[in-house]
Amino acid sequence: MPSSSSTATCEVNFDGLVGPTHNYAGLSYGNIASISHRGAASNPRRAALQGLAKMKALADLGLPQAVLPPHERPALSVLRAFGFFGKTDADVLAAAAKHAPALLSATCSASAMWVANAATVTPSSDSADGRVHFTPANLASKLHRSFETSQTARTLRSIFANPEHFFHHEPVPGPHLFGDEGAANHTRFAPSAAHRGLHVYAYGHQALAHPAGQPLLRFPSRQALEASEAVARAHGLRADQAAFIQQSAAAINTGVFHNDVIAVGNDDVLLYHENAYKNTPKVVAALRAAYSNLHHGHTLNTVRVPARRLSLADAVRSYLFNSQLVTLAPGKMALIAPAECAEIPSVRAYVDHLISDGKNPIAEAHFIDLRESMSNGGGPACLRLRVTLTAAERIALPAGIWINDDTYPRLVAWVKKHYREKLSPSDLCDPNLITESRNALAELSIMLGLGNIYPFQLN
Ligand code: SUG
Repeated sequence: MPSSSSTATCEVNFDGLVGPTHNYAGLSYGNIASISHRGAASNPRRAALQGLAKMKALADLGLPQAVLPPHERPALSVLRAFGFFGKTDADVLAAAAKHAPALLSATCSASAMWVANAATVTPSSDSADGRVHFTPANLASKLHRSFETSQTARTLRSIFANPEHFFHHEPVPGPHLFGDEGAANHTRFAPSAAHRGLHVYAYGHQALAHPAGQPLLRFPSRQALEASEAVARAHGLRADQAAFIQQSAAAINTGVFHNDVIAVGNDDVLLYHENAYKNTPKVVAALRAAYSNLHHGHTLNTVRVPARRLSLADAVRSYLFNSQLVTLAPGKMALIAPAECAEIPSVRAYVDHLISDGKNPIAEAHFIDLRESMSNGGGPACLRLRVTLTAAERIALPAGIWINDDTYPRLVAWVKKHYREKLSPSDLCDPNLITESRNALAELSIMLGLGNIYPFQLN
């Protein structure tokens, strides 16, 4: 597998660095971990270190690994937009804490760490104009997440700045019914990173369908078909390169709020739960046909996980499908799984079966402790945005964003300097958090070589 400096086209994982206000506010109805940890005390320092350790583990496997910075939280500009004025930022925070505590907690969420929801990305091999295309996700279905879009757009434009290589779209417009949750509902299949890809978009509902045609759901669907279609269209995909598949109501109702909670793909492999989609057998047959049509002589290696081996509820509890599937060498893949998968005996047994089964290229499993993020419903795959890049495109990026033996210890030291070890939802009204976060982010943006990407002045 190529490293960040090699000449081959490869997938780069950009991981979201956990922000200093990581907390458990129970903001995501339909995400069982988020709701069940509501009000618990978090450890932002541990969360950020766990995330960094995952990045380093992947870099040590020889995979190109980069980082995306956190957003400013509390989001003072949002509180001001909601009518909280004051002489100082601390006044704004105090007024929001007094009159709108729920809004305050939404503006304090460090949810931007889950960058699988930051954007949808199309590599230059697949787009109509030969550039890498980015559409920041509108995240319209959750208030706290919708505040991420503008900063995400600024950050991506700053990192992927060269217009010769990169093109940035506006987010898909519309109210929450037109929700777009980015790469978490998008998978690209190809014989290797350099080949043209088949782009598969999973959606929960059709925003413009008659209400009588909507799936009956206990939990909200977050991705609209129309939003996925808009992204594919804007990125210039050919009709034979895009497929749209619908999540099953049973999966959404069990807590599958994104496709990456119930399926994972990499190169020519799709690992999926048999109840993931509305009529899964038909969906998988269609994907296999579309793949062979695009790549004559090649087949998509589809690995079905039956409900009798793993129930939907255990899939959600273990987050097995939120593993990252990465290519270590041609024909050799590794599963980067949450530590919980090793602790639940039935899931561990299934992973052992998967890696010993000669029918798929998954040869290794690495179990990673991401408990702080997992308690908010964010596993390994949620924390990363995949961007397939040529060598020339990688060279066009700021040097400071890569995780390596030099940057990793500096980032660890930065976290230890700035992050608290305990944060409860009641601490979110502490005005010291504003300065602590800003000081941390100001130092970070200099370290990463990004200049001022934030809405506040760097000192
Ligand atoms: O959007 N959790 C996130 C988790 C996102 C996981 N991402 C992917 N599956 N790709 C969400 O539900 C919880 C925040 C809180 O409750 O404090 C939260 O936003």
